[in-house]
Amino acid sequence: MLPAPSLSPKELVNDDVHLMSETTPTTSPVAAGNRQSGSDSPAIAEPPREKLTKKAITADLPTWCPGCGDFAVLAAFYKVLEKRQLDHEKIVTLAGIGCSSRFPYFVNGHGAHYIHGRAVPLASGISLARPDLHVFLFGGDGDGFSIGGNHLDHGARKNINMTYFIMDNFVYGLTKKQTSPTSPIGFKSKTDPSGAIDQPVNPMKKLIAGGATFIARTHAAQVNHMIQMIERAFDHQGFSVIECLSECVEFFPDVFDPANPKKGGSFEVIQEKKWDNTPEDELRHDVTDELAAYKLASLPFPGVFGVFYETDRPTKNALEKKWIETTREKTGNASDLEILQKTFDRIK
Ligand SMILES: Cc1ncc(C[n+]2csc(CCOP(=O)(O)OP(=O)(O)O)c2C)c(N)n1
Ligand code: SF4
Ligand SMILES: [Mg+2]
Repeated sequence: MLPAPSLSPKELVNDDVHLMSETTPTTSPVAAGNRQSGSDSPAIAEPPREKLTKKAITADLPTWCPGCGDFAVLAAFYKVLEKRQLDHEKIVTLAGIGCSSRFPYFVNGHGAHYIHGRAVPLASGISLARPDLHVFLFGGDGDGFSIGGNHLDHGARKNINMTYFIMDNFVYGLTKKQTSPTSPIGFKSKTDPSGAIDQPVNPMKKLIAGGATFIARTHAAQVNHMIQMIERAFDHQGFSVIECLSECVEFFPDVFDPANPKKGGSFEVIQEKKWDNTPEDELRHDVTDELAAYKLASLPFPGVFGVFYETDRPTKNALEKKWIETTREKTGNASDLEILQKTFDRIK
C-alpha cells in the first residue's frame, strides 16, 4: 500500500471542497458510496458535471392563465440558471401563496410552496443554515407587502442572503380580485366595489426604509431587463429584492401598458453613474445614494426601472458565522452536546 500523503486537516478539507464543487456531482449516490468505501480503493475519476439545461430545470407545466405576466418571469429565471450554470443540487426556489407563488412547482430543484406571507422567514432559515445554497424566493404583492410585509422588513434589516423576486400585479390574483397593498386608489375590486380608497404601498420606498441592500424594479414584458436584474441581485451578497410589474390579464388587464413600448408606453431605464468624470455622469444615478433612490421612487406611475439602491453591509450569514466561530473558540471547540451538558450541570 502506498504511504498516505501527509496533508494538514485544512488541506484535506480544501481538497474535498474542490472535488465536490468542480468534479463530483454531490447528488451522485455512486460517488458518495465510493468516497465512503474505504481508503484502499483506488480513486475513481468522476464524470464531468452535466450541463444545466432548460429541460433539466423545467418541472410541471405552469398553470397560470394564458397571457399572465408570470410566464415571462419564469422564462427569464430559466435563462439565468442556464447562463450561470449553477450546481443543480444547490438551487432552492421558495414561495408563499398566490398565483405568483406557484413558481417553485415549475422549477425542478429543491423548493417549497409555503404559508401565505411566511416565505421570508422560511428562506431566512434555509439561507442561514445552508449558506452554500442559492436561495431564490418568489411571490406576489399580497404575499410580500401585505400579510408578509413585516417579515419583509425584518429580512431586509437583518440583510439575510437571498434573492427575492416579487411579481407585483396590483391585485390578489389567486383569490380572484381583491384590493392589494399596491392597488391604485380607485381600483374596483371585490373588496372595494366602489373603488379603493387607501394609499398604496410604494415598494421601492418600503424596501429602502426597511434596509434591503439591493433594490431593483423591472417589467415582465422586458425579458432581457429582467435577466439583468436577476443576475445583479444574485451577485449581490445580502437581501436582494426585485419588484417586477407582472400583469394579471384576468383581474387587472393592461395596467402596466404605460411602461410597455409595445402597447404605446415607455420603458424608462435608470442611467447609472459610470464614474467617468464626464459632465453627463453628473446627471446619472448613484446607486449607493439612499436619498437619490428615494427621489426616483417618488416619480409618478409608471416610474423608472433598474437598480434603485445597492450597498455593502455585512450579511447576517457572515455575522452569525463569525459569532459561532468565536463562541466555539471560547468553549475550546466543545461539541453542542458537551455545551448542553455543561449548562445542565450548572443548573443542577
Ligand atoms: C393566512 C392566509 N390568509 C389568506 C389566504 C388567502 N390568500 C391566498 S393567496 C392570497 C393573495 C395573493 O395575492 P398575491 O400575493 O398578490 O399573489 P397573486 O395571486 O396576485 O400572484 C390570499 C389573500 C391564505 N391562503 N392564507
Ligand atoms: S389570475 Fe391573474 S395572476 Fe393569476 S394566473 Fe391568472 S392572470 Fe396570472
Ligand atoms: Mg398580486
